[in-house]
Amino acid sequence: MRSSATRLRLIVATDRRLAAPRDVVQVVGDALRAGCPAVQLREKEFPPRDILPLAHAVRRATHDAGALLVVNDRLDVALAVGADGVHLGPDDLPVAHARELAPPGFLIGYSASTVARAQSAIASGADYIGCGPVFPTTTKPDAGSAIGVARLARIAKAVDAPVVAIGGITPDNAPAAIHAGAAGVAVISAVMTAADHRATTSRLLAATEAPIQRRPQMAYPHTTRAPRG
Ligand code: TZP
Ligand code: MG
Repeated sequence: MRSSATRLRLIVATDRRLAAPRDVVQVVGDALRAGCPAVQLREKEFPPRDILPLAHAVRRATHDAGALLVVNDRLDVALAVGADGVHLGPDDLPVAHARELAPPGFLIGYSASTVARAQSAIASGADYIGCGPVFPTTTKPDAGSAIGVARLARIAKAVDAPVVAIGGITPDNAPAAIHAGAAGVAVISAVMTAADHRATTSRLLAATEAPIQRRPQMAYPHTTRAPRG
């Protein structure tokens, strides 16, 4: 089985509103058929009770495709549907608490855009860092201004765990994020709003493959556990 670090090369995050009028589960299915190795369920506008049916559907789709499922913000939803992990930020359950509640092998991602916050999250038990916005984005209005690839590179170098670049990522700029040291990229609008979800996912995978293959193998102690099926 591929390690979780390898599967963090491309995370497609959901947004039902951006996907509309297409059904978000179908969009996820297209991304998975193109080889997307990881999906993040990210539905900010809906309470957990409303997210559960969608979470179950995305869990089935990712499971059948052998892809990871990580749930944004909500450890309870992640555990309820048997997801592989949760993605937390400063407003969510603290990483150390989540780690205490999580089963063995459960992935915990954390959003950080400074070296200090990224290192602290890893020390508290996070497995990987979501870092951004690397490029300008309108998807997360409170994300702040773009940090750029130079800051991404500093964080990736300083942290002994995979750093996944997020924010304004497209097939055209994804190689720059990987060159800066990111283990992978996470996208919302690039796939959710694509005219052809499958083709765009393939382009993102191709854009991250070559630069990753050209650099020495990364070994991360935190992310080599086999994810739960
Ligand atoms: N965190 C930092 S930027 C961002 C998040 C969740 C939004 C990314 O969305 P997009 O559409 O891929 O720019
Ligand atoms: Mg959050």
